[in-house]
Amino acid sequence: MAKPRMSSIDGKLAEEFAVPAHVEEVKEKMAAFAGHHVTAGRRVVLITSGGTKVPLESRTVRFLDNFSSGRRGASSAEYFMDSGYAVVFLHRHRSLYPYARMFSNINMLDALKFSGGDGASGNSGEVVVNQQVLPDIARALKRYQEVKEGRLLLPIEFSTLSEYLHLLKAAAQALSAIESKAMFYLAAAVSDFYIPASEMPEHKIQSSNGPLQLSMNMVPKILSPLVKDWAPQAFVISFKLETDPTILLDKARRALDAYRHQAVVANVLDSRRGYVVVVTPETQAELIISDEDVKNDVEIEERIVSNLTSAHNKFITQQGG
Ligand code: 9Z3
Repeated sequence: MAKPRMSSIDGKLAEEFAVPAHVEEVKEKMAAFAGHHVTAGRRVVLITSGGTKVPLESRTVRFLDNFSSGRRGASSAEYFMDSGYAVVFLHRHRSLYPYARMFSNINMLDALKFSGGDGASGNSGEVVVNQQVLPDIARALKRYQEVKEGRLLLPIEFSTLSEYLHLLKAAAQALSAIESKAMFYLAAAVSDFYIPASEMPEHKIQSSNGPLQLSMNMVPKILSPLVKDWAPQAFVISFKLETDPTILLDKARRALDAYRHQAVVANVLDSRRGYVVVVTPETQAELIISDEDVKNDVEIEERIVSNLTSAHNKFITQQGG
């Protein structure tokens, strides 16, 4: 068997980013999950979701974070499962989660009502759900249970940038066996900057030393080995986020040119819930959510997923899969 190619990024990952202890175990789980679902006739999507934490000290008191809520990843996971995909959900610890995301702003104690008994053991009374406080809970719970029974969702958590990088590499290698039936949907907002372990102070940075100046390294462009070495037959989608709309499409095209993957979903921070452009080497599709759509609870992720699952179908056919 040919040995997998080793890129310079592999070396950097091993040297400068702490390897999570459970990475091999998670990799085996992901490979078994992908194999099982492809045998059952499904496709598998790996979704990354949420922001990353970049520590400033090795015994971490402080870290650099970003805005991402994980809503894009969590809602997309639901639409992928509705479209017949099994989902590996590589998400930031405590970011939004499929189905539960709809209730994330609700205090659970306001949604439950206690009646009878005094709450003491042996006389614990009854707890009833107030469905007015949790609109749509019955539908969400039913779908969540179906998904659980069908084992369609494999949740994997990360917190730090190092965990994200190593787990994404493991996922790519695990899913490479299912070739073109794997999709990578890289919606996580990943830090571009980090402090290498060798340059990080061990203990809490002291404010008594005066103002803090940080110098950070560039995070390796992980998309490059993912597309070239780790999962070369997969269907790969990256996301491009900007705050300046005038540079967005140019940046998306440059990413496609550089990494040679299948599509970039381009979005601007403030309008990301209502407008994205799906850019491929040959096409450019604007997806828009109108006021009417908002009234009808239509979400942009439904359109993104519909666009990409069709493109994935064509891709699989072209690859002879
Ligand atoms: C995205 O652009 C996602 O759409 C969002 C979703 C993070 C904006 P939320 O989690 O937001 O629903 O609150 N993700 C990718 C962002 C990113 O960091 N991309 C990198 C870049 O633009 C390259 S992969 O340079």
